[in-house]
Amino acid sequence: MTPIPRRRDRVRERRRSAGALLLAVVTSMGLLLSGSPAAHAGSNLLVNPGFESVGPDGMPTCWEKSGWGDNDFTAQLTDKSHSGSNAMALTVTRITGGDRKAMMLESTSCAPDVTPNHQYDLSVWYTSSTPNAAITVFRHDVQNGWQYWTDLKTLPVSPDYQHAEVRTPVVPPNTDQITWGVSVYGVGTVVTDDYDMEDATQPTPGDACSAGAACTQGSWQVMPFKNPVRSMHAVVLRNGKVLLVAGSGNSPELFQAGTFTSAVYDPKNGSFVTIPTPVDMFCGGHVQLSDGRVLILSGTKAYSDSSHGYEGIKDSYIFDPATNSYTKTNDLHDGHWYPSATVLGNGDVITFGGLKEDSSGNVTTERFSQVQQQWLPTNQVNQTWSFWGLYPSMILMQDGRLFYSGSHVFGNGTPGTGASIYDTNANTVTDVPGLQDKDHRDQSASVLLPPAQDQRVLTMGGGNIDSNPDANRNTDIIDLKQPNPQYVPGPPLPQGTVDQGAGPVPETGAQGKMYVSAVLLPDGNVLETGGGLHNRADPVYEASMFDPTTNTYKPGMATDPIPRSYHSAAFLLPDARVMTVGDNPGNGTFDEHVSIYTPPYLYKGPRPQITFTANSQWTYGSTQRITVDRPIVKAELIRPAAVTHSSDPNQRFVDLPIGVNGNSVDLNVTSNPNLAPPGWYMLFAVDAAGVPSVASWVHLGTSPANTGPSAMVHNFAHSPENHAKQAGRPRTAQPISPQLSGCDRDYGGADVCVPTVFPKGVPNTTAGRCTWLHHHGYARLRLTGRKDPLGLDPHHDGWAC
Ligand SMILES: [Cu+2]
Repeated sequence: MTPIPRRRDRVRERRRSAGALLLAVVTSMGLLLSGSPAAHAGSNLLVNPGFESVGPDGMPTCWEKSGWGDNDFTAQLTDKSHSGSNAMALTVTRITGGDRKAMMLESTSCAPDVTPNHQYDLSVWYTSSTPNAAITVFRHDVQNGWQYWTDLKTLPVSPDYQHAEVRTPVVPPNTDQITWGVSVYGVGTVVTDDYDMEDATQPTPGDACSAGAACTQGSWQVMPFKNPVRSMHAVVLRNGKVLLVAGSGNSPELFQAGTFTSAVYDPKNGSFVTIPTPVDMFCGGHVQLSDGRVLILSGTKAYSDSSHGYEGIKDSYIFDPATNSYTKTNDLHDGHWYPSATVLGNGDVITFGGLKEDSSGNVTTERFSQVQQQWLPTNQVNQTWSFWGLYPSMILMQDGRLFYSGSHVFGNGTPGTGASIYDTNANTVTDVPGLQDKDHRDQSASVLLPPAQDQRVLTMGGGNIDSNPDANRNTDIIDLKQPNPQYVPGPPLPQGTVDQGAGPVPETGAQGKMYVSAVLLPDGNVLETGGGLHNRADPVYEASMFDPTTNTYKPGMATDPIPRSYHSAAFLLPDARVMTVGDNPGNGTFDEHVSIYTPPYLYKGPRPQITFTANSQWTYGSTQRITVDRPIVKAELIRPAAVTHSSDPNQRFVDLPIGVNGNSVDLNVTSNPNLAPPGWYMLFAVDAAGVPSVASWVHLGTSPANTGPSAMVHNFAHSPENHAKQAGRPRTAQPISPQLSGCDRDYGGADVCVPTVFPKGVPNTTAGRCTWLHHHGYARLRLTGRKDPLGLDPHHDGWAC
């Protein structure tokens, strides 16, 4: 590193004042050591906050130059100070990547001590000629050492000294120190001075709950009305209502009749409006576009029978919540029955996998252009020609790449490790290691954990409809901030009771669940609920709360009284409760009950209220002011759900670091659209007890041209150990078994699923299998042809059992 240039005549002066200041620092450190390290509200916890103390090397005591990436810069003391003699001037003259910053030294004596669960107000005086500057924080983990924590606030351009203040999130467990500074990631000069850090911890309100078990477990309510449609798809709309899409709803009769349905549910009054539905959207994909309309893609062209598999349509529609109507877009290149749909940072939607019109596997990536409002010709979209499977869970990373978590629907995982990073620009796929038992993650659930800034994904449970083992308790967690990210095992899913046809009994051994739902809650926990033990059979009654700060499940949450396995959905409502719908066991029935979960946080006393939102049109990197009626400790944007088959790859919780001035709170919006793709979000404010407000709806859009900051992107996950695979050879399709759904189509209609492999413990005899079918509510089934592969018709009368 080059030493900081300085004028000789000013050195003596600086050394004099440095001596005085060092004395003051030692005194304040003595105070800190003698008292509790926790709360010194009103006192600055920083050493040498104004650069007045300078070491013999010319660097201010307890500060260092840091940063990364390809850029040219200078960092030097300047006399253009806010107070005292010195300030720090950081100038970036050329940059193609990375950032530069003046940082507090990561040493025991220089880095300020912090206490887990506390929050700190950080502030700095600055001038800046670039919009690309942000406050970045690092934390010292007592086990794992120094690491990046988060970015808190973008600093607007200012030729004159400005005061920027922001409160940290709650300090995570195992953290004893932090350091922070201003990252400069664009060309320009940022001068900083008079840093300040004060403990701003809110007292935790006393627990006012008198609701008994609900205080810790929450409670479920089965609603007095029914879901009017056999919905497999649930999309929370920007007006707070819920679009439930059935199409033919896995009913061959409705399919034959051309009766396709969807409904809009209004949680405010419990009403449903049924919507004319133009095509069979059953088992299509869906995602909210950046204007809040819903893009729906593919659906069912034909049900499977003993001669062919399921077929997907090419049709695509947009649902408009303002008119409750569907409008056709241009067609997809081919069908995608069970596609993924992930919204990108520019508002485009990218789609992988599913089945084509001829029932073969679709190997074509499709992209819906936000600008053109249409699906692009496939030659304008990078192609890997690989088959990503059905409902592959593709999660957008902070640098625009996609993380394929390994969660999928039907059968084994993808070849290789079963999880990977797809670089959409370089068009390379790199496997990531560590996913446990990748061929038993069929209908597992994956979520980007709160907050999105942490770039960690949790994958839990799963089974396999082909081999039909007991669904498992595996949990895998990956930190995509690591240079070489890999899944590591998390704690096993808690066990509940399972009903295998003879009433609920406790799960044992390695029994877990597939069809599990994961819902991000506004307090930062993840509710996991519902699920089943086998292919379209044996619901598991279990719910727990995963805490991303401790990586633990809190077991024993109240359980949904209604079975929620295949074709069920759970999602967050804007009032911070959770709604669940659907269940479609192998006997062909569909559960019409609607359940609502009230989490423990709503029993803890009054909720904070967002009484005023200055603006509902937000730009990236901006600061947004709201008013609340009581103190809050955090605020966040949660993307409304668009969920089917345990899969909602767009679900995310984006932290909004706060700045507090009484009841007026400034919310700092990320500058990175990959962390929060454009669209409508639910804004929640949360108090110290974890009690959330009702959501306000805000729209996050792009910043006006050339005035806002560019995205601050980190070089996370840039050294994967595995080899990056180039695209394969162009091809048209992947052959797929017609029995891909794990159902033997020689028996009954397409709504009924006689498992091709019965669960372990079912005797391999006609009587054993027929007893199982009887216990699971199957009616007598007509043989659809001459074949009787499971031996269910020993009398050859054309009827099973
Ligand atoms: Cu399905």
